[in-house]
Formats: sequence, C-alpha cells, structure tokens
Amino acid sequence: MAATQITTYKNYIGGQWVESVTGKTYPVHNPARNGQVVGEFQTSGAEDALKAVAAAKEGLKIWADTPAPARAGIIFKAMEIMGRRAQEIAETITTEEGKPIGDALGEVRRAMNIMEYAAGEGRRMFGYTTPSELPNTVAYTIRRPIGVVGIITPWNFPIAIPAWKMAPALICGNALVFKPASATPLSAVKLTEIFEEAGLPPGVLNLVTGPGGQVGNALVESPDVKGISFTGSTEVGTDLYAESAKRLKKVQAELGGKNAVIVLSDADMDKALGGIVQGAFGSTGQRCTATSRVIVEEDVYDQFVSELVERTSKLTIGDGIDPSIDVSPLSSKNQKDQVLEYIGIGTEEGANLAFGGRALSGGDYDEGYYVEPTIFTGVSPEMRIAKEEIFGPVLTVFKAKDLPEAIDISNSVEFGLSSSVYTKDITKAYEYINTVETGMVHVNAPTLGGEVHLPFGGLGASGVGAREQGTSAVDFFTEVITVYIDHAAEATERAKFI
Ligand code: UN1
Repeated sequence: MAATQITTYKNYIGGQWVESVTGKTYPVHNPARNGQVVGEFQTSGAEDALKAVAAAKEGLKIWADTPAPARAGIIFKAMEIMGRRAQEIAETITTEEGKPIGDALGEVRRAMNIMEYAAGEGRRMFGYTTPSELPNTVAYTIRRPIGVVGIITPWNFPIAIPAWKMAPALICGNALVFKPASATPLSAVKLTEIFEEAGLPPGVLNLVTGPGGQVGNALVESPDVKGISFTGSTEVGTDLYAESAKRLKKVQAELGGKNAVIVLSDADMDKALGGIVQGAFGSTGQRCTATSRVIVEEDVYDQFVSELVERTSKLTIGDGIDPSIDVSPLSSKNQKDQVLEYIGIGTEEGANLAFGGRALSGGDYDEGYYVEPTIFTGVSPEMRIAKEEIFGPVLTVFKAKDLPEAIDISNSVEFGLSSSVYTKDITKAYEYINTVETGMVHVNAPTLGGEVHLPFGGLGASGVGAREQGTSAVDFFTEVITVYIDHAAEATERAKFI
C-alpha cells in the first residue's frame, strides 16, 4: 500500500514560496486523529525572519505609496476569495486546531467581516484640520504606516486572529512579517495564499513558520521592525513587551483572561445557563474570552448548579469535523496535560468536583486529546483554579451574597478581558458596567467574542497597547504626522505668536 502523501509547505518571502535556511521541517498532527499528519512545515530560524524583514522593507516602498482605497481593493478581493474557500479553510482549522466545524466556519466568517471592515477604512483614513495660531498657516494631521510590522499569532483562532491583525495593518499601508503559532501553520499558509491571489505586491506580506523562540525574537530584536501585534500568553507577551520597550517599538499585546459571569437571582435562568455552557465549553474553553468563572447569588445557587451540571452532561464530545459535536479535543498534548494538572490542583485545593474531571479514553478518544467538560463548585477566590488561566473546558463556580460581593470576586484576578452579568434589573446592570474591571462587558450575553467594528482587548494582565479592531486598530497601525504649512507670500513676524 502506498504511504499517504504528506505535503511540505514553505515560507512565503518577497513573493516567493521558499524553504527555510535551516533546511529543517516539522510535522503537524490532527489533535482528534493523532495518526493523521496535516503537513510538514518549515522550522525557520532567525535568519529566515531577517530575510522576511528585508523583503518587507522592499514591499513597504510600494505599499506605503499605494492609495489606501486601492489597498482596500485588494483586501476586498481577499475577502471574496476567503468566501469561495470558506468550507475548505474551515476544515483546515478543524483538522489542525481541533475546534468543531461550525465554530471554524464562524471563524472564517469573522475573518471575512474584519476584511470588509478594514477595507472600508481605506476611504476613512482620517486626519484632522484645525486653525493654526499663525496667519496664513494651515495645520492638519495625516496618517502614515508604522513600517514593517511583526504579526505574531496563537493557535486557537488560526484564521480570525491573523486576519484581524493583518487586514487593519495592511489597509494602513504597513508591510508584514507573519509568524503564526507553530501548531497551526496550515491555516497561515492558506491565509497567505489568499492575499497572494488577491494581488498583494511581493514583500508586503511575508510568512515565516517555526518556533517563537527564534523567529519571534528575531522580529522583536530587529531595528527594522517598527511594531509588533501579538496575541498569546501573558508570560510570553510580558517578555515581548519588555524587550520591545527597550527598542521603543510600538506593541499591541492581547493576552490571557479569567472571565467571570455573574448570575443574579432575578436572571433569566435559561438564558444564563445557555450563555455559560457555551462560554465555558464551546471551543473546548480554548479562547481568551471563554467563561472560566461563574459567580452565583446565593438564593439561586443550588438550583443553578444542578441545572448547569444537567446541561453540561448533555454535551456531545468527539472529533469536531462531525457537525453534531459540541466539545472537541484539546489542541495538543501539552494543552491536555495542563488542563488535567489544573483539575488535580483544584481537587487538592479542596474545591468540589461537581462534573467531569477525567481524560476520555477508549475507541476514537484514544486518538485525540479529550478531557471532559469539568465543573468545580465551592471555589474560593484565593484558589489557583480561581485565579490562573487554565485555557480548557474547566468552569469554577462561586457563591456570593449579593451583587457587590460578586463584583469583588469578579475583580479579584489579575486579568481583565471580558465579563458578563445576567439580570433583568437595569439599576444593577449599570452598577455592574460601571465597576467591573474588564475591557469588554456583556449584559445577558456570553463573555465570548466581539464584533469587528468595536475595540477588542482587556485590562491588567489581559493586555497592553491600543485595542485591536474597530477604529483603534487604525490608531495602532498608523503614525500620526502633524503638518504646518505657511503659505504667506512673504516672511511674516512669526516670533510674536510663539
Ligand atoms: C473570541 O473569543 O472570539 O486568543 C476571540 C484569544 C483571543 C481572541 C478571542 N485573542 O482567544
């Protein structure tokens, strides 16, 4: 029997698909079918990253001078190609990252939305004019690209996160070096192919796959890279921010979360339970906006917990390529080990394991990294499972006597990404909105996600730098230049005005 053909994918530098200088490649496996190799990818090193930076410097010369509405034309085209390839791209996401196919299709749609929005910004690259204090003088601002920008992205949204960094960066005229997570390079290859087909000039987008330690560091250290947009762990992001600060690079870092939902006693229980189960166990809890804490007002606590366990027990678990699956495997052995370790820690800390807690085995489960959706009750704020990001299908449940105590618990972590309250009481909802310490606040809705035309990001350990998406993305990916023009025919007495 012929062995299955395994494709080796290349880097994309200066408009060419090329092998890495290291000459090494590495395999990526399907997290639901460990025997299935998704492809072989370049194990690039610092030298590859620097070649990509040099190519980007060339690309920048053309791209920065291309009018923003013309750049928009290419981004719109990329959106159309993405639409044509939506099913294939979604299957790629599921095959290399593991998320259910419905979520993967949603991710592709979201990437298309951001392309549409960013392209529209091409006709709104606004500066402003204001009267000068001097006669015969015009004062105004314009926006210029930052220059060469590093795009460093995680595995959990291998299409949407790169797209929501790249599309705004491109419309603003920057040239990019894209370093995707090592675990999900095929999605990155396909996204790059889409921009290539859409007609981006050579060098404007360069893809370098491989370990963050080498490629990411080279981008941070290169004086030719003027900005970095990063999404990933708080630990890596903190180092990246510190190293970039030494070089005065512009940084946008979107980091972890420990998002809490508060359920007040007047809440619509059905709505709250639906949002919480989706928030905690959708995408197997592997998203920075996942719900990892629920704080329940004491008079509805027992009823809430029993209905939460009941709903969670109905979730179907399996390979996400099957559209009927609710919870798919974790994306890697590391992820699985980390989640199981935290489940062990929670038990040792004295939390009550109310549901799940085990790795699944037997049959198809032996081929993937499956852990049951897990619920801990009786959790107190000082426990590690209450404070640290687990990034998996583990939900911690707390009891609070009233809204102020619930808000204190919600605010007791270092993270501050997203949060939600379920209540019908508008006064309490506003009290919550005005005191909860997160960058995104929801009322009667899950902690998840965000719309592409609104800012996305968090406080504290959840991130630093300008918000992603919305108009703040344009603020991040441009430098504002202030222009003064003296159009008087002759010299005027300036000094007295200054
Ligand atoms: C979402 O939850 O819909 O890494 C987006 C993450 C976030 C993006 C989440 N930066 O999970």
